[in-house]
Amino acid sequence: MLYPRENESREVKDLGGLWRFRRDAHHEGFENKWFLEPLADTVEMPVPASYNDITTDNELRRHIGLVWYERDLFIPAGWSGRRIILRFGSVTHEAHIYLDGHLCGSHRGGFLPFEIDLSARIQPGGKHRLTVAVDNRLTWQTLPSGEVKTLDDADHPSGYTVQEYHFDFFNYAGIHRAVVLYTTAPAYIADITTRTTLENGWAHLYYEIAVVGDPSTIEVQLHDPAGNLVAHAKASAGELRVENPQLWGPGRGILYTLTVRLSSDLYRLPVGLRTVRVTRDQFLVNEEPVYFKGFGRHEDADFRGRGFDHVIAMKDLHLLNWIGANSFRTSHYPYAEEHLDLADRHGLLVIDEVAAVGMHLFHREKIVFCEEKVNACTQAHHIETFRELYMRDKNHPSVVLWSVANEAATHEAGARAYFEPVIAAARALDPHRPLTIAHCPMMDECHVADLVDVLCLNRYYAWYFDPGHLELIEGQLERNLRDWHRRFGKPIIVSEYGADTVAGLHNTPPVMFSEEFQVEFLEHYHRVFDRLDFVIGEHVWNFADFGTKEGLSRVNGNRKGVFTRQRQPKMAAHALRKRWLAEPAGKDHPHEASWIAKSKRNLT
Ligand code: BDP
Repeated sequence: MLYPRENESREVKDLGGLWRFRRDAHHEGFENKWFLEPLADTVEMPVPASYNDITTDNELRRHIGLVWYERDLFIPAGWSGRRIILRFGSVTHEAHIYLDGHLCGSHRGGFLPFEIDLSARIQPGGKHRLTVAVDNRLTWQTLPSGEVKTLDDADHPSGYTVQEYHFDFFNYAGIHRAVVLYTTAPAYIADITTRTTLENGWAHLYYEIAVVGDPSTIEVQLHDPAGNLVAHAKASAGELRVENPQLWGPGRGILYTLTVRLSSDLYRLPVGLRTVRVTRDQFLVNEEPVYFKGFGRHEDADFRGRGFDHVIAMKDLHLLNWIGANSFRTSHYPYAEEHLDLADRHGLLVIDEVAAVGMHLFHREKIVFCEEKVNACTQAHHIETFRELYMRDKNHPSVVLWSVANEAATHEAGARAYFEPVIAAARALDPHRPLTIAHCPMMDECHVADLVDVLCLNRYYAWYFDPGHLELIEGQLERNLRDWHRRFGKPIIVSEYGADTVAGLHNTPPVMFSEEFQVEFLEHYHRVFDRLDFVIGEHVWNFADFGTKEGLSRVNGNRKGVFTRQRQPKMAAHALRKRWLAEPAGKDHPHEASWIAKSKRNLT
């Protein structure tokens, strides 16, 4: 799915701002057809944003079920004869869209875009009413997974309902990303797929263009970063060859521009020329080994919740750069595409994750891969969600590894039958990018690890296991990583390791929750990573403190951030910066961090 980019043939109109909003407290909106008339009793609500933290109303913060958004749509008279598309960057988790009271589209899944062609339904020069019903409920058939439970017992009022979910981040909801109207010519470029191979100093850019219209009018041009035309063609599929290409890679956000013309339509796609490949012990970008330094993150900030904000995205990018990170994982759901654009332009490697999280009850007797819980319906939705993710992100050079789930209960026998088709479907769509599952810290048997290319392991020694016992980390971690590598013969990224840390809390000797503890905790992990050649990356959990559901183990959120939720550094941020920006050692510095050696010094 092509990102709506403005150019001389396509217009984009941003529908962000204050919309009218109403909570459906008694689940009556569908029955009483709220979409037929302008919504009554509304408040103003910013779009994009989560609705949860905007007001002072705790009922709204914890709301379970539907809310309604509404605004007027004015269609410029000059758009007559154009295709007019309404596009939502994401609505969390399910959306029903009405135009002037008529249902014109629905979408399941809270983290990927969807579009509705309004051309036949609207009047250029006219005014329309757009209504959006948003449902935040999570079940065993949604991604993420959850359960809506009614607690009908003596301790709760009749019908008392709670939303349970088996992950910690807060279930923010609303219209989270940009809503736009965009236009194209009636004959238009519908999709572009690209892939690069490298050979003897040449890059081969294979492309495929889907159009609605006469494909004989297609013209394709490739410009280098300086704007020089380096290759061109006149076919809907083919190969463009570039001699002495400037390659995209970690720290090198070098982008070419693929310009596609189809009669009066035009689209410019940024492309990075690069290859990726995985061996038993290495992750190769352009045939050179890389070492992943970075974080699991969240789309999360004060007040906005998960709503996309260029200010936060840009601040985070500067902090990633400051600390010397070269990569991140979109834990635990696809992030706004704007984050991937930034990663493309700044040479960051991205592990792109589907929102399959919460498929684990952390209890050996409580099975989740079964008919009543994660079942065939969930699987079909999982496959469809991966397809949507692939269609959105396939052309981003920054996306070097797909993650099809986080911490699913892969120790259960049923996990194999569930994941085999999901992974097969993912590979059928994209045979060229490696894929992974982020594996959980409990129960070390695994029925799916042989199906993936890279082992992403989340490990919490001295935190969830033997809390506080820093001295145990190295022995336990090294034994475990060696064991996984021996069993599966694949390179390992430790995709989560971290300790909750209250900024400003100091203690020596280091005790849990203090800044000193976080620093020492990370050091123990790093000593192990540096000894093991098959460890190809370290992603600290988490980049920043983030909002969670309320519970006994969280004091106003998860504090494992290396930065606070307001993006200020804890002591650990300075320690990581020192490690990640360390000068490669030469003769005079024999004690170089081994990640530098592993990455052949080409990461900074
Ligand atoms: C891991 C989860 C992550 C949590 C983290 C934690 O993958 O989402 O936030 O634990 O508890 O198991 O901090």
